[in-house]
Amino acid sequence: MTFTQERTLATQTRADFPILDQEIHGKPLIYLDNAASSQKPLAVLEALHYYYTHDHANVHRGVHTLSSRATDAYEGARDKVAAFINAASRQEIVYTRNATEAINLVAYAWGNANLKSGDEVILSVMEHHSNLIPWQLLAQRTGAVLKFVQLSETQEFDLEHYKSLLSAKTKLVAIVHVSNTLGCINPVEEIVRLAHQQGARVLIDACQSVPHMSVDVQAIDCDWLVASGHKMCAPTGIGFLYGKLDVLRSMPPFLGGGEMIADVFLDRATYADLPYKFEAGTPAIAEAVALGAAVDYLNSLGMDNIHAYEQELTTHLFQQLKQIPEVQIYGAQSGDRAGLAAFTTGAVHPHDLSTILDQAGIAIRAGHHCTQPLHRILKAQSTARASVYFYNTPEEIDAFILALKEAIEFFGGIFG
Ligand code: 7TS
Repeated sequence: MTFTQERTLATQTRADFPILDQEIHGKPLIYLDNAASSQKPLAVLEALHYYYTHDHANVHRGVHTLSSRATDAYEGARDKVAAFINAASRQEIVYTRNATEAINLVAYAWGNANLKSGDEVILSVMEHHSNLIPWQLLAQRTGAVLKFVQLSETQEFDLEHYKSLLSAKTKLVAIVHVSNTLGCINPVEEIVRLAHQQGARVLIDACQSVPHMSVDVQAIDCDWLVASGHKMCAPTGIGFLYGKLDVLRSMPPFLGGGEMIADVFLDRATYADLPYKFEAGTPAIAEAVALGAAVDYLNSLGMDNIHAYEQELTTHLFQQLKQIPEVQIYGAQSGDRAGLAAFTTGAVHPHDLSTILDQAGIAIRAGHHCTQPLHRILKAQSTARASVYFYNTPEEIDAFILALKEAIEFFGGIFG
């Protein structure tokens, strides 16, 4: 396969990722576990370093120079995140530790106040545990009922089944934008439109889309959207909740403490305006600043370029994977999909495969990828998963395929 860009994004960006320039077990590292967490470019590492060597103090509290510099950097990053997903207002971006915390925030603050026994919440069977357990807990607290959209024949989101589940009882729909196991890109605009017709609110789990493609919350028209910084070149410990202004305004606070208040009395308090109402305590300041640097970095590459290049890499990956007879791939294998492949090989257990590939310097994930119910439906206890980002090269895919074939041959030789 020839790559349309003479200089691929990988060639352009590789030197920005020093971690990739190392050997593992004497072999050049090939990092194909990007769906779990991405690596960080120098621009992000330098932003962290610069912040701590020049600007650090607590935010929103002091009038001294460092505090106002830290506040400017922290709030500047919020502007960048808001623009990145085309939020209508910076007040719609609440920093959280990660996507998981953002979902829990909505489940507690909105869910406790708005759901009652018999109300229905629609999820899909492909949800990450982060977009399942908070709703199970909410259902236990309120008596709300969880309904699940099944997979279509092509192992994608079954829109017809979704339509059949929607009713006046539906109060919330919480769906993943891009599945971390199947790789499908779900029709979120249609999902939201149909839910709103029933007066239901919609949360989109955009963990696997925001890092890889351009995402526009106003076009999607979702009520909330969540993402984690660590999958989009930013550090761990920072993520965000997007929420429509009126929806966030209507929600009571989640965590109480400093930062989130307006006036405090011994027996009561009034709360700060958005987004601070949901940011209790000293936040992850440096991480937020570095998230802003990550957004700048991704913008400098262009989200459409990233998506286009990953599509090419993925086509290349699937073309070769499909030629290995022992390999069973899960999820749709063509069309517009994410740059990841979950698969099993008859002969080699995914964990053994991951261990063998590690000996060849290749990092892939093995397990249920926090989608255990989905794995049950797929009748696979666990799968191996290779996932790419823009810094991966076609040659790395080739090396992975070669090592995979060798592992299958080796185990076939022993057990075959
Ligand atoms: N939603 C999706 C779709 C995800 O892929 C993940 C993490 C999460 C939510 C949770 O993100 P967190 O940052 O709050 O933990 N997915 C994976 C994965 O596929 N392998 O490791 C983590």
